[in-house]
Amino acid sequence: MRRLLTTLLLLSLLGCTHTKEVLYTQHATFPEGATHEEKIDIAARVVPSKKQLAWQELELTAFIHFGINTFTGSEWGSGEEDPAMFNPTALDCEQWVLTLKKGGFKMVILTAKHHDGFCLWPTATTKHSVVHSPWRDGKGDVVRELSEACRKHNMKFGFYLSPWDRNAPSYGDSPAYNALFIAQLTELLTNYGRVDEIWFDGACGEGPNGKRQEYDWKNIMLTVRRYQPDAVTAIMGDDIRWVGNEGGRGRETEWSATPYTPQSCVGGPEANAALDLEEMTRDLGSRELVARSNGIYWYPSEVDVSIRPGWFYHAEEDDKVRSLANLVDIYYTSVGRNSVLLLNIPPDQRGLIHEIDAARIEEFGRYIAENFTASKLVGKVRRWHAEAGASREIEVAKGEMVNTVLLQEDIRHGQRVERFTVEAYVDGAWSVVAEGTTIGYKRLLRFEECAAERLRVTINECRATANISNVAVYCAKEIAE
Ligand code: FUL
Repeated sequence: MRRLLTTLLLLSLLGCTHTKEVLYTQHATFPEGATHEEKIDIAARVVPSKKQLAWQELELTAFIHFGINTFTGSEWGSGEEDPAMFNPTALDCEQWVLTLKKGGFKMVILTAKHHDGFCLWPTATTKHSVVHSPWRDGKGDVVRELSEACRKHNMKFGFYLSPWDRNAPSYGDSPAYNALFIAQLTELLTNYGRVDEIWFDGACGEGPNGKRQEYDWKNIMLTVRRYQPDAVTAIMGDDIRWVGNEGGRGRETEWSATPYTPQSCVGGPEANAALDLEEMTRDLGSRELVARSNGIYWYPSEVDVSIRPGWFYHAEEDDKVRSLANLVDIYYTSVGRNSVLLLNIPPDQRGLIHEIDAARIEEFGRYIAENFTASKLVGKVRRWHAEAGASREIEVAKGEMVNTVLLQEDIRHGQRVERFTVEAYVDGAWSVVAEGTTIGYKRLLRFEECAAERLRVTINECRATANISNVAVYCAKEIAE
């Protein structure tokens, strides 16, 4: 009997120490009267949904801006273009997908409709589409060709559908245009198999009647969830946040757990105005901001940037394709700053990714694979539950030079690190080589190349116990311009 009681007591004690942590998927509202500490504790326990996590792990995604602008030289078409102008001579979506695969990209997002309203698929909703172009005798469908090429080559597929439409006569007549927009969305969501990301741009203008269009976000989101529940929605969508610039830069302090409310949520614009928050706001997650707010969203950032000055292809920009060094810098400031990179590579008038861009993308893919795959640490840090102030020392393989450190948090348990330091032991002395604030899914920091024998990582400050899932160190090659 005594033995049984002792066993029961032991089991209950063990049970206490293993109580499951309370986590909040994608959103948590603070209870009335929550203290600052309670708010921070909840903020540390907001976690991504399954599809947000899968999206974050893609790291590299590609944008394809292609449409009537490709043939007019414009960036924002007026909507008055003649569909007959759309006539790619050698369109080949497999060439796009195979090129992007060489670059390491895991998803392609196509501008199915840009602001000019021209539809790249044979929609029943308007005459302003590929049906009235000479391309493939009006029987072509770019969305079909790309989605099939993606399926064939194991690439994820998404589309950009511009809410702003400068061609639709009903634009500005809110209910009528919303019905048209939802009909277009439904066609794209139901006729092309699995869709992984849907990109709703934030641009909004006046219609021909001089009225500003009010989008029906509630029904737009319901439509997506009804037909493609596993797709993430970006920008005006509520799964993925625009980083706030088009220059390839995530914040040095980039919180995925943020008081910023997606604009399409009911009350979102008002909640953000009350906190004085916009997508461009520098601080989207500090303790001070969390203390002033009413709740937290898991709303991670996506860095969209073009490989050329424009979003669409213009032959006169052929000599302005970003250099490898510049693309690698962008990799550090996007993927390396807790964001997903969405790099735009616009096909030309043939309907092909231009040779210059294709060569650059391949070089980029090779550089990333060669420089950020094999860590020079002896052993691995897989699970480190770090309290504030905790340090770990890790040995570097003998004789190796190093210049880049990688840190990752297991975001399935939330984003928690607020400050960290990395030191290197060289010639008998420790010195700080990198320090920062947030880590999140992934953080990469460069430092001056050195022959470190060991590294010491310290988690100086965190919200609840930090869950470090990876530490690695590399020697990224210098790139000759
Ligand atoms: C912007 C658009 O206005 C640009 O043309 C481009 O599509 C970019 C990705 O989003 O808001």
